[in-house]
Amino acid sequence: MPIWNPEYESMDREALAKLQLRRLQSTVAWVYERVPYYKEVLDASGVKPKDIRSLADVRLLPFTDKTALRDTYPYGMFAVDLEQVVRVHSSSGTTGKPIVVGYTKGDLNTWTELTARIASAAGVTSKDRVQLAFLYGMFTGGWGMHYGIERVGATVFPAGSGNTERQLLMMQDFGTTVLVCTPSYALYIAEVAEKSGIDIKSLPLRVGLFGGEPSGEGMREEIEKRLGILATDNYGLSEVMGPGVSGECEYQCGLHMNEDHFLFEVVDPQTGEPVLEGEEGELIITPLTKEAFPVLRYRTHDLTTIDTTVCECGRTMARMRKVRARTDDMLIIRGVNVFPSQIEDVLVAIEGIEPHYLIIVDRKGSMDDLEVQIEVAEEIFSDVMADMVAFIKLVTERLFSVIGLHAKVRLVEPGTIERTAGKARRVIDKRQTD
Ligand code: DLL
Repeated sequence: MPIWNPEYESMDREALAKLQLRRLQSTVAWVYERVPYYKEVLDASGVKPKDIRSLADVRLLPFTDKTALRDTYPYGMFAVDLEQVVRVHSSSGTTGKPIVVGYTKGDLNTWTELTARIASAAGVTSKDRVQLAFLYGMFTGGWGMHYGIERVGATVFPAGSGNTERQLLMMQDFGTTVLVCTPSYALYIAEVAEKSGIDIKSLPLRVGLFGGEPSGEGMREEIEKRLGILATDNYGLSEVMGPGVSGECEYQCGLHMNEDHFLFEVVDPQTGEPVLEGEEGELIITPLTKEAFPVLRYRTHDLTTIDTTVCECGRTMARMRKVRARTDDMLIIRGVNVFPSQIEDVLVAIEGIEPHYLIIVDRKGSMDDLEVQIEVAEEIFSDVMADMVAFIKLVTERLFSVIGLHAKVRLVEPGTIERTAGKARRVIDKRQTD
């Protein structure tokens, strides 16, 4: 499949490192001169822009965390006057003030280029009809993908998220070939289609560009099977841009990172020290070409590994493993560390369980209580009590073998767990509201 920008996406890695260093030096100088927050923290740590002489010197720079962005809300981290900002997005998060991010005309041009790359990597061409079912609004998903896909020359249908019956109607009437949305919404679309007797597999739909939330290989298989498509995973975050940070090619073996525009590090989340290539750690991102909202060493809290070997597709841009967990979504239940993704992996591998689940953690007295609600196919709801009991026992045992905890497994009727057109909520931790 063609590479959108082979000059950069397949560039020699030594030349890439030189380009990254030049861009890093200008970015550090840019924020030092223009963002009082960075002048202050760099002065406090005794680092001047001229101290950045090699890429490894990035480690002289301080990390930036969400709190700094919240404390400077709304425009304190902008490096240009609002007059030069042509777009603002924000990310809501779950607590406190949202994060507000701005883009100059130049930033939007870069963003468009990068989302064009990930669309091409998934195989989108000017022949495609793309139904964009991300939320349009302050969320970066809708608008970010929109312009990149237009740049590729495909026909965009800016459906926005929600109104699933209408999505299906559009899909049939317009001959949609590519669907863009969160993986959980893709599954919901498949479910509504099945209920309404629409055979999506007989439609022209062939590719899905998904992202915005974690989803494992099991979920991918389920989506590919039910929609009859090739599904790629795409990663990004508002604080450094939005979608377009990295995305999979047709080989689906990690997400190609746009390293000419971002410097990626993987560090031990506890010590902040780099881990070896291939080891898991927290992804740290420094945008290298942002004008309006450049941040240094942004702590994503997303856990991944990086692979710099060349991919079969010919891109030399390193690949990050799918993000399955965040440093801050780890649940500590009765002293045991549990990631929701571990639970998902167990569930999707069991025949009869629908890919909709909810993890509820509560405290009963001094004991943590873990309940996993799962939707199961109608045939599992048997009249024979013993069959149900055996099924619950099987799920409980499989979960125990992976997470080392006894979970209360509750079977619920298909359709019971809330569906979303955006990012799915998989965990309710009632202990936090105590
Ligand atoms: O979700 C940007 C985006 C939109 C990416 C559409 C891809 C497609 P935020 O709302 O700021 O931005 O949320 C960013 O979502 O730090 C991850 O924890 C998570 N996330 C995003 N994409 C993925 C993914 C957008 N493909 C936060 N896999 C990030 C796992 C993801 N997690």
